Amino acid sequence: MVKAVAVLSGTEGVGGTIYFAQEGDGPTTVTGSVSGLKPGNHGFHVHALGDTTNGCMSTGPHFNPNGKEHGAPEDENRHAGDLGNIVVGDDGTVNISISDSQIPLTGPNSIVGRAVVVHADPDDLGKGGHELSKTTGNAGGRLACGVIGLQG
Ligand SMILES: [Cu+2]
Ligand SMILES: [Zn+2]
Repeated sequence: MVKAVAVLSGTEGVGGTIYFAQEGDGPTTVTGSVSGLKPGNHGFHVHALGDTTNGCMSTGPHFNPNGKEHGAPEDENRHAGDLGNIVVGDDGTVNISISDSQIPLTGPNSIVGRAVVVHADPDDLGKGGHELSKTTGNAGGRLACGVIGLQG
């Protein structure tokens, strides 16, 4: 079992901790919680870079090792980093439970050392017809992010 963790920070009042675990070549499970968000859908992605020198802006684009377009997690044509939306309740908190096969913790496409990002707006999953739909899902600003690091 390989485990990793990311501590989210960014916009004041928004925070959380995201845990990743992968058994062998199986899917990676993503768990944890984020608080301080407005209720509703917020885009949730793995971005390519673990660089937070300029806050979440320097984490680069969505992690996309296969040169695909932005999409939904269940789409064949999606960025590896496309984890869809997290759904925040009326208390501003979301508990995350995702299983995904395109975000391994080992090997050439490992997400370790990259960043997980929570956005201000819903991810349209590539289907919104906006000029940004096929690259970012038009998910708006980057509210909080954290570098994914291996966990003992
Ligand atoms: Cu993003
Ligand atoms: Zn994407």
